[in-house]
Amino acid sequence: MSFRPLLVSLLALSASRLLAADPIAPVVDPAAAHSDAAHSASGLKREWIDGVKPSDFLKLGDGAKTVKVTLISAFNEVNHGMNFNGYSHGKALYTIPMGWKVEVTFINPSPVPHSAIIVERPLVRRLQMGEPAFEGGSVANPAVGMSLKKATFTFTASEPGDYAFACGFPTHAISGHWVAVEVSNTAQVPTLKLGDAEPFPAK
Ligand SMILES: [Cu+2]
Repeated sequence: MSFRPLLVSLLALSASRLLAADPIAPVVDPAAAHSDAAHSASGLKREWIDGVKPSDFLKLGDGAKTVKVTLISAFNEVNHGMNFNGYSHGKALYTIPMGWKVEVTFINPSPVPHSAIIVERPLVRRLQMGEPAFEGGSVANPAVGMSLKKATFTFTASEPGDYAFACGFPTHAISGHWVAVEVSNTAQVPTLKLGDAEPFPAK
């Protein structure tokens, strides 16, 4: 598939939406959006990142079969900031036992808009993410994104399969702004694998 004609038609579409005063965010070229001064370290809320440890990304929740996930976009410069916790393109993997409740805290310390939504993994190749795979599984208005904000959402991982925590801002997921999620009917405890490291369990 040729990508450029699709992008051009989408840009035309977003221009017509703007003319119609449609509130849907315009599609932008992520490379351009991430090369401007807005993404420089100056605008970043460093205090939301400093001191965060890998074990903060996955913790047992207070209730039974409940896990807390923290997703920090623009955690570092990896993939022009289009990462969660420093990982892009599915290079981190959350494994969630089926039936567990997942309490997600999404943090975007950057002035560049991002969001978080759980989707079936093949959807990360699309320009827009649509609806979450599980009821409640996204921040509000994931296609609009938010900057310099924190948000929470909760869903139950009710179906086994391959999913992703993706950024719902148009074109970000296809640019690699996603990490992998597996909902497993054999895992006993949630785990997180970061890059090539051994997975560690929620505590
Ligand atoms: Cu993003």
